[in-house]
Amino acid sequence: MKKSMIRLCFTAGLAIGLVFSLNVQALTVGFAQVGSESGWRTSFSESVKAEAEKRGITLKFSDAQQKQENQIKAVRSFIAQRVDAILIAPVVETGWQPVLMEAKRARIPVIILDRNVAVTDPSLYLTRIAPDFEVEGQRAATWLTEKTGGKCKILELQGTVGSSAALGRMKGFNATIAKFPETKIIRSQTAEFTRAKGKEVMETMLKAEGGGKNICAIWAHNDEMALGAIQAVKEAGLQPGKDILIVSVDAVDDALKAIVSGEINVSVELSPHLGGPAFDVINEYRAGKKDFEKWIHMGGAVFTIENAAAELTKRGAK
Ligand code: GZL
Repeated sequence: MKKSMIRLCFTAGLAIGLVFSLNVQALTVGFAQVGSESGWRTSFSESVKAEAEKRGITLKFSDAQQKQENQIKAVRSFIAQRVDAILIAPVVETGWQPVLMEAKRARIPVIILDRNVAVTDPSLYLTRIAPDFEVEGQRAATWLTEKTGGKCKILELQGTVGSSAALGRMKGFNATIAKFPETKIIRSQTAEFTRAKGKEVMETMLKAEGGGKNICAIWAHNDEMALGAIQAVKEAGLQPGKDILIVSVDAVDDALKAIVSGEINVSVELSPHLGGPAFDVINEYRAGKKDFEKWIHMGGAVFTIENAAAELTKRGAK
C-alpha cells in the first residue's frame, strides 16, 4: 500500500477518534431531581453535579420541591431542549408513562435513579440505578429483632407516601418482624422523609402513648426523620438509643455522629453516588449498547456503634 494511502487512513482514523471522544464528552444531560428534603438527597445531587463537572458534561438540574408535576414539567423542558439524555429520580412510582413515552418518541434515552417508576413498558427507560429498599427494611428489622429477642413495640415514621423507598422499606421490615409475634408496629404515619415532620409526628405519637415509656423502638424510613424523632424523645424526658431504640436508613454523616453519641442504634447505608454509573450507561448507550440490565443495584453497609466512627473518619467527616 502506498505511503500516501497509509497516511490518509491514519489521518482518517485520528479524525474519527477525535469526533467520537468529543461526542462522548460534549454531552448535555437533564436531571429531574426530587428536591432537597434530606441530607441523603443533597449528597446525591452534589455527587451527580460533581461527576458531571469531572466528565465535562453539561448538566441541566431541576429541583422539583418534592412535587411530581414539577418533575414532569422539567422532563418536558429537557425534551424541548433536545438534551442527549435524561436522568429522573422519581418522587413517587405512578404517573410517569405519558412523559416517558414523549421522551421515547423524541429518541432521548432516560435513566431512572433511586426510587422506581411503575410503567407497563420497560423499554421506556434504559435502566434503573438504585438500592434494594426491601433489603434495607429487612436489614433494619433483623438488627432490631436480634437486639430485642423478638419482643418490641414499635413506632414507625414512614417516608413519602407512594414512593418506592417507603413502600419497599415497609414491605421488607414487616416481612421480617412477621416471624416474631411479640414484635409489633403499634403506630405508623408518614413524616415525608423530613426532620421537621419527623419531630412533629413523633411528639404526637409519644403523647398518644402516654409519654412513650412503653415504647421499645422507633423505626424511621430515613435518618432525617430519625434525627427529628430523637428531639421529640428527649423532650419527652427519655434517652434516645437507650430508653427507646432508634433504627433508620441512609447512614448520612449526621446519623453516624448520632450513632457514635449513642442516640441512634443502627442506620442502613445507601450510596448517594449514582451519577458515575448513570453517566457510564449513557456513554455505553451512545457507543452502541442497547441491552442494559433493567436494575443496576447499589448497596451499602449497616452502621452501628461498632463501625460508625471508622466510617466518619474514612469519609473525612469526623
Ligand atoms: C431512598 C431515597 C430516600 C432517602 C431519603 O433511596 O429515595 O429519599 O432514604 C430521601 O433520605 O428523602
